[in-house]
Amino acid sequence: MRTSMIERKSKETHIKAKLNVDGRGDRARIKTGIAFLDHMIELFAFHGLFDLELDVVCSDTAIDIHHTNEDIGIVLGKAFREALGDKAGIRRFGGAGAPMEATTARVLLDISGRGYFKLNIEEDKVVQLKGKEEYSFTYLEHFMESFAHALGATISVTVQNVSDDVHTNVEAVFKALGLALDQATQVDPRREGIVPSTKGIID
Ligand SMILES: [Mn+2]
Repeated sequence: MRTSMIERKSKETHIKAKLNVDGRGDRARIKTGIAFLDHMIELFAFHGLFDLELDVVCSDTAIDIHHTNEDIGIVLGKAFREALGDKAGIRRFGGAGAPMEATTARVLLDISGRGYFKLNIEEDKVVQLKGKEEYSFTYLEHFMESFAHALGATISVTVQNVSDDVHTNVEAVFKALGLALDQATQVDPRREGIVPSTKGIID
């Protein structure tokens, strides 16, 4: 069973996660306290066919969502890292795109053991979500950086035809991330028991 349970407690946040990589995607229970992020992570789990429970027990959102957003990325990355164990048999690489209206997001991902994140956007079109919670490309970058490092993955995200609505951009990214991570975590029967690296380990 490729499952994990993570609990992380700091002076800023207390977060619990329960994950089944081989789920069906429609059993997500996401309670981050940031409604926008709940929506994004639910989409990610649904399209990645992951069963995910995520509970932010407490956090310092009275300041802003900075720490909570980052720490959710850390906990989610740890949950996948632990569930995948020695990574024997997995495809390791994943690549997927998702369109939303005119906007397209592409995610290329390698569960290499090395955390690295790159966001490619047209720099002149940095937009900010103004609503009940604020979200932005900067927050997306913080989240993805934390996730990539905690998982030990190289993740490259490209957004084209950037929408003025940050919701549209970020939603396309989270859908593509779910699709790409589903691919990368799938077991290839031809590779049974083999760690997908010429080094023999992915740590
Ligand atoms: Mn939406």
